[in-house]
Amino acid sequence: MTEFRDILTKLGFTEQEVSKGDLQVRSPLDGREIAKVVTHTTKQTTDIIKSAYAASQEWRKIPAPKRGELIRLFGQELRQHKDILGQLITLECGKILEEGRGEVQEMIDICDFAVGLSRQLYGLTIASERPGHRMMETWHPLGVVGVISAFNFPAAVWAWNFALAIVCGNSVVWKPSEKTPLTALACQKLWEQAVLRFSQKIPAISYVILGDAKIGEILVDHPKIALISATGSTRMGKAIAPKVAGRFGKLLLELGGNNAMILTSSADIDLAMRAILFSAVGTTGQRCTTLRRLIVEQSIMSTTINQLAKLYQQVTVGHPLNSKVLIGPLIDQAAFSNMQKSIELAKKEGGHVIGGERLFEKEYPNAYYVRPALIEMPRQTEIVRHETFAPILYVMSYHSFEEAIAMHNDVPQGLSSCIFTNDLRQAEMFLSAVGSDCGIANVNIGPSGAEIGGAFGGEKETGGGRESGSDSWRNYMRRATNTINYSRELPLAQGIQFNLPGKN
Ligand code: UN1
Repeated sequence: MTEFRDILTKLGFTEQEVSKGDLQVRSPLDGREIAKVVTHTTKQTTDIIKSAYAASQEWRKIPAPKRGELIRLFGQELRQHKDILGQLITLECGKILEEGRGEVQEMIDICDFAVGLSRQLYGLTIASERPGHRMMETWHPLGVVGVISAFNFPAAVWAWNFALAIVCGNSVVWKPSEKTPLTALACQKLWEQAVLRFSQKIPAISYVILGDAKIGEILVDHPKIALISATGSTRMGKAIAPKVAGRFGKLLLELGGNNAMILTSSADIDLAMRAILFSAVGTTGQRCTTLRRLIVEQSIMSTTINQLAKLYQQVTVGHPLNSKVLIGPLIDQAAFSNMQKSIELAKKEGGHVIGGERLFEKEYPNAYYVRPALIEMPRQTEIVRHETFAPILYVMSYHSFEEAIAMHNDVPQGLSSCIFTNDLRQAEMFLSAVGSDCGIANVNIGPSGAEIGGAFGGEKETGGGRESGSDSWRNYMRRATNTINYSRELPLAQGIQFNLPGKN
């Protein structure tokens, strides 16, 4: 492990940049201040949006495969800095180093994907009903894309948006979480290195703006931001969605999840236990895809609870740079108190709680390490239907498979889901139209840790957006339908005759 200041130096920061600002950055590892960075004023933010817009007007003229070449160079920077950037992510947001590195790998993967995509921004050719005519679709850049990201994936979620938006010919203005500005600035520095190695001079197409929600609002309200892609709480999404819709801007929302697993009696239980552990306690329960509800067939309920209780005692909580540790700290005191509030409510609603207590308080009075909580609930009560961004797993039992699916879907959120079963009928039913209502539905793997190749996002209060793989790139472009007449006639669609009297 490199010393903190060395990490910043290796990533290209100057002393001035990290010591003179008005925004205090605290490490969740021990609560100590690690940097002070400068936030942007309203005027600076609007100036940045203007520059980003001007740059997008130039960047859109560069052929997409050439734009892909720049993302390839960025991917190289990320490969070279995977370890050091992973360390910074760990220090700033508290996830274990293995996951910090994994996050950078996710960025590298999306860069590779975007490079290939830069030669595949396909439109359709459509049969015209008129002779001597051809129809087609072309896809064009939007202009400026605004990205608002959360603390828990301080780099990868931006990268999904950024890599695609850039190959699609846009410029990007990024408002990261106030809790993780260093990671954002580090990404921007690596990007600038890639730009230096690019074969031609280009205007600045990537910007980071730092500040509180007010700075985010400038992005949300600005008519020159064609698309707002926001990741965070449902509350945040509810606040920004009407504003963007009100100005007819495009929106891509990835909000809360309340992800469940249906565990059936035919399942491979060992496999399920491993999946539950990674997805319920990994990243200290602070993934939007974290497993929060376990819906267990009644006949295996008590053995499941016993097995899980044992595993929950064995799992190592501690300093996330220690390679034996699987669970680092929560991001801050507010996250801890939300967790405790939910545990109290669950108790009131009849829950039986195992774990959930604070750890290492003496050693780290300003950091919030917890034992993950396992809560057996008599049924799916109000608190279970609410997303608490902490390692709390509610466990409930079911009798019939239909009841399990009904319970599964009876929450406001719809991000990720899974079933563990060896019964083909149940697996297929879960994936069918009458099964899971989520954007992600898996069989025999947990709900978290999705690959970048698929479209990522969910339904209902999760916001409906899809980012990352598959055809999500279309969100970053506008579609034009073109009809071309190569005949000497002018037939009208629907066979309409519209001739001046005496002429035909
Ligand atoms: C998030 O928590 O906002 O599928 C993103 C996953 C990760 C991304 C999570 N690839 O868990």
